[in-house]
Amino acid sequence: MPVRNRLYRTGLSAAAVAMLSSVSAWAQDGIDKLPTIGQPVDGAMGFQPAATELARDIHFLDGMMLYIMTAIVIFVTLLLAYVAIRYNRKSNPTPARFTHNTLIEVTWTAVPVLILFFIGAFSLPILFKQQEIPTADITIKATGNQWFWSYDYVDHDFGFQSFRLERDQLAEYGYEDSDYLLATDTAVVLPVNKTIVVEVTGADVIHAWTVPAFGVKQDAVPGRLAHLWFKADKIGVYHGQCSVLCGKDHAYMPITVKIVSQEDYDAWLDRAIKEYAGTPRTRTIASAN
Ligand SMILES: [Cu+2]
Repeated sequence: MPVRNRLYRTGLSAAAVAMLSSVSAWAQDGIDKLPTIGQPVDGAMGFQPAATELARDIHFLDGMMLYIMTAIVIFVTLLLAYVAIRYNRKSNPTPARFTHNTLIEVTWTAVPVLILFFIGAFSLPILFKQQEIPTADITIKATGNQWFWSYDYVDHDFGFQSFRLERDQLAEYGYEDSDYLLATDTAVVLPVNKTIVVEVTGADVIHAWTVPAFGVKQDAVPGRLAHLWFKADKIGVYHGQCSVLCGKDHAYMPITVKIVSQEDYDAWLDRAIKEYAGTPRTRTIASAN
């Protein structure tokens, strides 16, 4: 139900309605009822669920590395234990006097090299996939400021700022209590299954734009325009946080991204273009859907 009607029914003053009417225009659409997917969970271990191929790649790499590291730790621990027990002074009163063993030295050099090559064979292609920016369906720009993020939809020449919501504002914007310190007043809205390129920069000091569920993290350096890309395949609300210590309110400049259906995105975009006086969608962009 529109906020406006609800307020009249509960008998609130017209002034309050007028104050909230700009919110109500945004609160009515379907993008406020999205499930929250990318969010930290109390007491949980592991990653946020992956919503992009990049994030799935990272999770795979992390799992593979964990197996390799576990094997190495167990092997080295057993070796140490064996040496400590078998070759201590009591069990081995007359130690051997040799100082070199060519075979063992070649082995302990070659085996780690092989392990590193094996890891590199998996990690480098994943790194290149992250760093080679594909052709964008939609390009936006994220700018880190002390202490909030601002966004520009460069294809349509409009932008807005995105501030953390106070606890008592969450419900009004369609968020749960658990979204406190994660939810922002305006969100980045983007369509599902589209290649999104984000230009990342900083306005004052170095920040970092990070959304764990997308597997992206990029430093926002003043005077530089870095790029990241992702293609989210699940509709929902995702949260991230600034990830470079940038001053006293570094912990209070969250990132909220809403991944919505193409129709919801088109509707949002038309409203946003009006609200922020952007350049209307051209035929070409509209027909690219
Ligand atoms: Cu920061």
